[in-house]
Amino acid sequence: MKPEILQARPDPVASTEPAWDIGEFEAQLRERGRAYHIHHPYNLMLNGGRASREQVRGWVANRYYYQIAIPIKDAAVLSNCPDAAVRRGWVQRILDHDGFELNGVRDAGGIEAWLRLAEAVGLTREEVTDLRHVTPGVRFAVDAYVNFARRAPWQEAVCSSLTELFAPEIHKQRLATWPEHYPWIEPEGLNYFRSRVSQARRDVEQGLAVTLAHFTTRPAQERALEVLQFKLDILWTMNDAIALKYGVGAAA
Ligand code: AHQ
Repeated sequence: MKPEILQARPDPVASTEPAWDIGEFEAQLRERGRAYHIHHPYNLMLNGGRASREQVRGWVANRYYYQIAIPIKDAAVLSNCPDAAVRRGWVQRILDHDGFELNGVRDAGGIEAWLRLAEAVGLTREEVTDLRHVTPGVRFAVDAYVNFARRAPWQEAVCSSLTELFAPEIHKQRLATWPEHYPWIEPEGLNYFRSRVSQARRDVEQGLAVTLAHFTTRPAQERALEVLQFKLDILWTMNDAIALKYGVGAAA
């Protein structure tokens, strides 16, 4: 692993290897799913129904900082991307989160849906929006993601969003388990997860197409895997920081 994610230095060994074909490259990306935060003890506790109200609330309040960073990150990708066709697809992500009012169609957006999730778990909007519960580790991990998107080549920032290859599963798992485990959470609070199943799938269609088309040599493909691992580490570290503050029950 290189010391600093922004200093891409091709691995001399990889440069002697032939590039993977598209199918193998995609399989390599998907194989990194074993490091996805669905496997983190905090998510196992949450989706296993073993979280206390405080542990659920702490997770919702801390993940809010990640949610509000996503449109900023996506705007950074847009600002670095000279390809109008890519921007036309990517801009949808900002609308998904910030909401929109276009030609009489209004959507409050995912960040508003996250605040409704916060209220549904018993948090006030104010204590979430003023970020009082956000731990330093979550703040630093999220800020590292935004700063990476600002400074890395835009194709690398696109590649870093491919943790969403694994996102539909975690959203579906919450929808399948939380109502039974946490009947005290108002059901409409879970609407955010419902919206993300299809939005993540659409995001991945574009993100994967750009990634498979751009990283075409073996060193570049190894770099793409390194970038994906960097983002997987960001999601994992957020859960580490939340677990440190709120505790994490032993896996059943
Ligand atoms: O709610 C999530 C979201 O809007 C996004 C955007 C995307 C990106 O651009 O990196 N990743 C992402 C993710 C969201 N939710 C996470 C979760 O576990 O609820 C998963 C996360 C991701 O897989 O990157």
